[in-house]
Amino acid sequence: MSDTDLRRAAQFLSNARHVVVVSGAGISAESKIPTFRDAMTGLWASFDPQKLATPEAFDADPSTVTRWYDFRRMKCAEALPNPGHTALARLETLLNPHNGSVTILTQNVDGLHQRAGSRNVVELHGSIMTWRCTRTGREFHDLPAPFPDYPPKSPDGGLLRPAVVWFGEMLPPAALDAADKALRECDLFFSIGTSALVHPVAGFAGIASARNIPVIEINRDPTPLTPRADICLRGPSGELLPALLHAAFP
Ligand code: BV8
Repeated sequence: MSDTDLRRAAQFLSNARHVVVVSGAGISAESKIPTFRDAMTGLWASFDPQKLATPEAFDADPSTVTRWYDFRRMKCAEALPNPGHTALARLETLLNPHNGSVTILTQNVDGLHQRAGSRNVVELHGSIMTWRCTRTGREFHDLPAPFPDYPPKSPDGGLLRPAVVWFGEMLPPAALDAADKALRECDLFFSIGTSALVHPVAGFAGIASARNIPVIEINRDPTPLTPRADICLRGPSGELLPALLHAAFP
């Protein structure tokens, strides 16, 4: 990544009023939460997350799936927002007084954007902190950590599953509506810490580009979005986002 790229991105950001950010697991990597596709370690080394994050896996082996999600829930609860999350929360405070906005469309389920202070966060793939009864659909938030046994039993008589969107499941309609509105109104689009592989979120950058909105990718590695982005800042978002805000709002 060149200084020129950072300066160009800062120029776009200083002129923007309605920013959309699509974030993925990479923005939480510096908070010590393993990304979705980084190699699984320890107890989970032999498992494929893409296979575990499905209704079929839960139906076949609810104990293993809920144990994995509870392990991740505990890691998320222990994690702290990093300077990348904090920079996005600060961007919101910089734009709001000028009738601007920052909408974070996150694929993450860890709640770290909200804990960093961002107020306009759309959880496209749900939250690992919320669990849902398989019999009644009622959602529960204040749950024992960790669960005493697996699969956890619901007070309503079913099992408890994480209130996340698994592969093959529809995204929450309200979240999709909020994303659609933000994508129609934005004048700058960021893709941060995501492999840009999972749909429909992977298609959001194309919606912005189709409106001739500048697309900026901030990611450690190249992705399928890289060749189509207007600017690519390659590296850790926990370092690049503070540097970008410093350059845009000296
Ligand atoms: C649906 C659950 C309708 C929660 C997840 C169109 C085309 C092709 C396929 C499809 C399509 N439409 C639908 C599909 C099927 C499927 C899909 O997209 N499959 C792909 C894989 C081919 N999509 C769905 O099923 C979606 N549902 O469309 O409903 C429907 C219904 C029925 C039938 C058809 C359609 C549901 C998708 C949601 C799945 N659930 N998670 C959980 O367990 O967490 S998705 C999973 O991947 C993650 O949770 C995350 O949300 C998502 C993306 O992962 P990333 O966040 O990008 O993480 P990843 O590890 O991949 O990448 C991290 C990146 O960060 C890396 O690039 C790395 O370089 C970078 N990085 C690392 N460290 C840093 C960093 N960057 C910066 N700084 C750092 N420090």
